[in-house]
Amino acid sequence: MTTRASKRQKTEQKDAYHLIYWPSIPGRGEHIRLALEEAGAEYTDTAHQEDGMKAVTSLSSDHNKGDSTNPPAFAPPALKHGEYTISQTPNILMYLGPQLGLVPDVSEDPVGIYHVNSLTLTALDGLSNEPHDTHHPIAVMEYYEAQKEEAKKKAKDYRESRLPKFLGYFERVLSGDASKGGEYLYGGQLTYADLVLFQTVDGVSFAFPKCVEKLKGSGKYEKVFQHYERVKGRENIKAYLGSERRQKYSMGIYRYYPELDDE
Ligand SMILES: N[C@@H](CCC(=O)N[C@@H](CS)C(=O)NCC(=O)O)C(=O)O
Repeated sequence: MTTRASKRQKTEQKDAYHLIYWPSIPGRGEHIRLALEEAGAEYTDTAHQEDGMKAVTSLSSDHNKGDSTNPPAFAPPALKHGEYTISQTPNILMYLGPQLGLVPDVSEDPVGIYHVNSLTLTALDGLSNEPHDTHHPIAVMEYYEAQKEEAKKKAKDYRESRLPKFLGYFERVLSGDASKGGEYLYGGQLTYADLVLFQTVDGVSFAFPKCVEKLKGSGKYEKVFQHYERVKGRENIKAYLGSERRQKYSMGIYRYYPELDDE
């Protein structure tokens, strides 16, 4: 057992984790689920609770001013843990990372968590936020159909320029010395950044299947696609992906509109 795994077992998780996120889409909540699932942590998830929607709407309600410990969250996902309510996806992951053994040990690598955070932020920038903007390039609160023409232009640029650039970046990360062997992004062991890269590559593959197939066939991003399969095949991740807890993509960040994909 690795040092990190043994430390993880010793970690006392006195309070349960509660994920607050919209029911019926994997969305940004999925990054939190994957971290909790990989670590085998117990958690509740509003996506699977009868009054789940209510918990989400009251979280981001105009009436929510937070409490004496926590400012209000702007939007889901949020994680409730004991007296804390933490929001913003990469921030939640940074909170969970040390508790779940998904970052390098701070005593051995004091800046490791910041590297893991940069890799996470980069994957979320280019493989989550930008894909979202392809179907909502003008107005987040308007229907896709009202911005379809702009969406086509945005998606073309994303497929031809931005997606290859971000995949190329992660190919370099996996080829670099700091990855310590190229199996995982940083330090030779799985971190939550690997789970985020997995989920975002999975999402763009759903949204742009023809384009991703072409990029895969180019052979330029071999390490990225091998990394995807490696994470997907991890015991707890595989079990989770095959379970009912894994929700299907629908009208969230990753949407399949054939007109936004390659011809
Ligand atoms: N930067 C935030 C973005 C949060 C966010 O946009 N949440 C979406 C769901 S994935 C939402 O419900 N947004 C409501 C809004 O922006 O008005 C994060 O990473 O958590």
